[in-house]
Amino acid sequence: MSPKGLTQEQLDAYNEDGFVIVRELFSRDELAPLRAAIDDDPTFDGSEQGIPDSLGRKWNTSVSTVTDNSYIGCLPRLNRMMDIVEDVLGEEGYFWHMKLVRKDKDAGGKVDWHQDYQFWYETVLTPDLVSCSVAVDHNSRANSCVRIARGTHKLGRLDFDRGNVLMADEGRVNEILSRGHEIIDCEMYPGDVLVFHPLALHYSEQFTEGAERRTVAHCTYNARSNVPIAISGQEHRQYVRTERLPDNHLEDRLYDVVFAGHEFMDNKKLNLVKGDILY
Ligand SMILES: O=C(O)CCC(=O)C(=O)O
Repeated sequence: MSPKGLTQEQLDAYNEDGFVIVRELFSRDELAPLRAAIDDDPTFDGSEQGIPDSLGRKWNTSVSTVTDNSYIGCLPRLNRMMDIVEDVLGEEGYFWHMKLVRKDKDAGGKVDWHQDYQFWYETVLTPDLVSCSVAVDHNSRANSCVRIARGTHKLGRLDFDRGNVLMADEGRVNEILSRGHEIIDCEMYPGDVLVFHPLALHYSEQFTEGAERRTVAHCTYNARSNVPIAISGQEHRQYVRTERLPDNHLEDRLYDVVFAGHEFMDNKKLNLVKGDILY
C-alpha cells in the first residue's frame, strides 16, 4: 500500500535512519495562535514541571493525554498527522501523549541521551510507537535542537544508566557513538515536523544565553495492536480511538481555546519506570 502522509522516499529514510523531517507540514498562519498564546503564557497555564538533568539543572515540560477541542487537543488529530503516523506504524495509531518542551533561562536543562521507549517498555511489549514533533519556532544547534544518532533505532532497547533512570546507560551510549553513528542536528523551521522512532537515541543541549526555543510539541502515538498492560495509574495508556479532524480545523479556527483550561497531566504520573510512576 502506498503511504498517504509521507512520500515513499520519506518512509524509506525513516526506516533506514530512525527519523525523517517533513518540511512545512504546518503553515506559519496555522501556528500563529499557538505562538501568541505561548508568548502570553510560556508556562502553559501553569502546567510546566521540571525534569532533572545530569548536570543538576532542570528542563521543563507540560504533558497532555487529552484530546479536547482546544488547539493543542486538535493538532495531533489532524488528518495529515494521523496519515504520517499510520504510514509508519502500518496500522491504526492512537494518541499516546503530547509533550511541550521549551528551552530558556528558566527551563534551560539538558535533555540527556535517551530512547523514548525506555519510558514505555514496562507498559507496552513492542516499540511500535512513533513521535511527530512540531517545531513552533526555528530549532537549530544554537538554540538546543533535538540531536539524533542516525540509525540507532536498529540497536534495540538500551538499559537505563545505573545512576539515573532518566538517561540511557552512559557507557553504552559512548560506545555506540564511538562506532560512527552520525549525530544529526534536527534543524527545523516553524511548521516542520520531526518524525522519529521510539528507539532512536537522542538528546538536546542545555540552553545557551540569548538562544531561546519557544517550544516543540512532541506528539506520540501507539499502534492499536500494541495493547498496553493493565497497570494501575496507567489507564491513560489504554486504547481510545483517536477521532481524526480535517486538515482545515486549525486554519479555520474551529477549536475553542488554544490551551487555557486544558487538562494537563502531572508529568510524574505519565510513565512507569522500574515500578515507579514517574516522568
Ligand atoms: O525537546 C527536546 O529538546 C527533547 C525532548 C525529548 O527528547 C523528550 O521529551 O523525550
